[in-house]
Amino acid sequence: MNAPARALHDTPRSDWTREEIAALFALPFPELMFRAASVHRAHFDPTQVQVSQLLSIKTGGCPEDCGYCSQSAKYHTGLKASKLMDVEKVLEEARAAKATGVSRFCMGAAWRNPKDKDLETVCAMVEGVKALGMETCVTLGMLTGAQAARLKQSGLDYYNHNLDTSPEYYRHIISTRTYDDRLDTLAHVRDAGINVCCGGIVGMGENATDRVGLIHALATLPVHPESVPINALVQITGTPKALAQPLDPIDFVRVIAVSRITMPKSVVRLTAGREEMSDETQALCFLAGANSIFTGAKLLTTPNPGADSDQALFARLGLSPAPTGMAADHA
Ligand code: SAM
Ligand code: DTB
Ligand code: SF4
Repeated sequence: MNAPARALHDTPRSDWTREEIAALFALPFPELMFRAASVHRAHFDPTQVQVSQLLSIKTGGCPEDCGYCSQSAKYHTGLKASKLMDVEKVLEEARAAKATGVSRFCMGAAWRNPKDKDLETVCAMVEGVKALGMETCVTLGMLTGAQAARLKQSGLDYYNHNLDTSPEYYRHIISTRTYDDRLDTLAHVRDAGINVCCGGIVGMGENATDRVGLIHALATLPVHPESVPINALVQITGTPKALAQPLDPIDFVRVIAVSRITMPKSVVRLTAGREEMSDETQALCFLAGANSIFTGAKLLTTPNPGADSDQALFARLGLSPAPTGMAADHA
């Protein structure tokens, strides 16, 4: 049995080669979609999509130089920076999200890494959101092992930390930290027993080999991330990546499909970029195995389809929001 066919049947593999992944990208589109949809059905109900909502709990003024980001202090993006929010204000937003059927609340901070004092405030947010009966996710930059353990103690379910692109292309996107820094934090999160949310961005001027390299880096982690966010670049005026060649939607769908095949039990999230995407492209992403989205009128700093428009999309496609805990039990 060749490698892609084998993936349909068993446990996730962490020994994918770049050649195997490149071969998946090179498949004729109908063949790729069929394989991805088959893997999806073997592990998930294809009519259910997990729904998360994001909140930027500390916006802008970030010392890192990620070439795509509205929040880096290195670029003139016109974004107003703000301090870490109060816990009660965050809980108000979480309650409102819960009322629209959101099962996971994700809080993002524009930090290189959190200070221990700020981490205590974030832990109070996690405890408060969990008490509402929602899953929690935070993304705070690099963590030490002790910080990851502290977050686990607060009851955190997921930590988001993206590899963003291939190891080779990384230095063209970010100079203030290395790929190994990212891998170290991911290991701390994994060791602390927190579910890992890790993916990347497509459309930053990377080539086909870089897309292979990103998926290879994710799919050869010792344990696959429970959640794999695939972002289409949201172009931010003032950042170096603002003028990247526009992304072909079919190429984006291929990245979703290859993620699904190589990480069969992971929840693949159709993440940033939905505001500019047609319903038809999003439908192809769901057929390719995407089974999670962010809803709500804003991602961190950029617009996103709101709950009403997502409810209309789900009704149009016959999809329903997945209950909490869809991915938490995967090994
Ligand atoms: N500062 C933390 C960090 O970088 O890990 C957390 C917040 S950061 C904004 C979270 C992720 O959002 C990034 O790793 C990147 O993958 C994604 N992201 C940021 N800006 C984006 C953009 N303009 N388009 C698409 N994805 C973006
Ligand atoms: C992820 O992979 N994408 C989300 C979440 N994890 C934190 C963030 C997307 C940000 C898009 C640009 C913005 O709104 O600033
Ligand atoms: Fe800072 Fe995160 Fe934006 Fe990079 S992606 S500039 S680390 S907020």
